[in-house]
Amino acid sequence: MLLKHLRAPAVLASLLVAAGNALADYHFDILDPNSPMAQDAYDLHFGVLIVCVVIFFIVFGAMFWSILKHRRSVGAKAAQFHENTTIEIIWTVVPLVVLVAMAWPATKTMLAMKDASNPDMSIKVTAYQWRWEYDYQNDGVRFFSNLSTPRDQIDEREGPGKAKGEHYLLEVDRPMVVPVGKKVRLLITSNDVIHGWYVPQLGVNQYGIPGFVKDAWFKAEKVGTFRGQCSQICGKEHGFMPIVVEVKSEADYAKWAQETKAKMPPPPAPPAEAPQQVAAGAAAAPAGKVDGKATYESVCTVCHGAGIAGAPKFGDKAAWAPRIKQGMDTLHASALKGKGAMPAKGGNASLSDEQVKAAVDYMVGASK
Ligand code: HEC
Ligand SMILES: [Cu+2]
Repeated sequence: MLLKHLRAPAVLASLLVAAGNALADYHFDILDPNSPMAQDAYDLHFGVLIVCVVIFFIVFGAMFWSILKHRRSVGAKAAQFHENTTIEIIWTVVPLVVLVAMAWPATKTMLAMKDASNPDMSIKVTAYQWRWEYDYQNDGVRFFSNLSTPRDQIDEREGPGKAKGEHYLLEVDRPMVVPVGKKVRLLITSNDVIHGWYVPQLGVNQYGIPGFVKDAWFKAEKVGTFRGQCSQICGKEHGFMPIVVEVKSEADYAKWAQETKAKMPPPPAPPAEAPQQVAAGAAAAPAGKVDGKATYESVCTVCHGAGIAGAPKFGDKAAWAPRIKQGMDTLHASALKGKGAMPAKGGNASLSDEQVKAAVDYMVGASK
């Protein structure tokens, strides 16, 4: 008999233990901060939350206690009074003090977030529909960063949820690489619409606005990989322009910067010599122009070399055939003014029209 009575609690207890084990590695939290600003945001979040919870219990506690204590069935009589100056002062001053106590540290953090002065290095971040470009102001490194999740996973060809990578939609071909413990200033802008560079663990969420350069900064405290996304609804592939920041030790960063710089294509030929060279015969002899090749290799190959995001791949005859049918004038115009995901002049406004046209001729010549 006794056993029978004990059974239910025993089952309950063992269930609780099992649930406890299952929850042991279930960490209920916001992402681990990895920069002073992210740490401040984290502390503010929980600080303010605690204040709210305490107020909640005080207000609701007082309310329920009053309702219970002064109910009619125990013979309570309502006090009849209007205006009590003491209480009015108290309920004005106390919330005021609480609000100021919360606003003070929040304002301090906001001001610190906006103070990108005296950085150790600067990176210009340009947003495009739908990719990011990182231009290292101090190390002469510049590249595009594109989503690298395979199309099959995005389209769920194997059925929903199947065979997705661990970092589904949060992986890129070339991450931003930065050294640990250095103040990195970001100069954020956009080439088309408003985007947002958002990496929660670094405490940065900043608009990229065409025509404006906004700054933000972070100082990564730990080595590792940190992920984020564009935070503004910026078009149909808004969800397909993730951000990955790889934080390396200072030595590893220096090595990376050196290697990457060595692989950088040469800068575009100076415009002064370009026009004559091209005018001499770009239209007549499309393939093999020296100038077109150099421009292609320095600017256009980032997208066209690998056929990224719908760009017709260099040398891919099938991809180019329907485009070539439009005629060279149309292709020149598309390259100069942009078309779909293709930015005007390949996103490099410093190219002369002749250089761009020569690059088109070079690409078309090699892809016929
Ligand atoms: C940011 C990536 C990117 C860069 C850089 C880029 N392109 Fe493109 N390009 C594209 C995409 C995407 C398309 C396909 C656009 C479409 O059809 O909607 C394209 C299409 C084209 C076309 C075909 C246009 C048509 O009318 O069919 C030409 C020509 C071209 N690009 C030339 C160039 C040249 C020259 C450069 C270098 C100066 C360059 N591109 C740089 C992405 C790029
Ligand atoms: Cu965006």
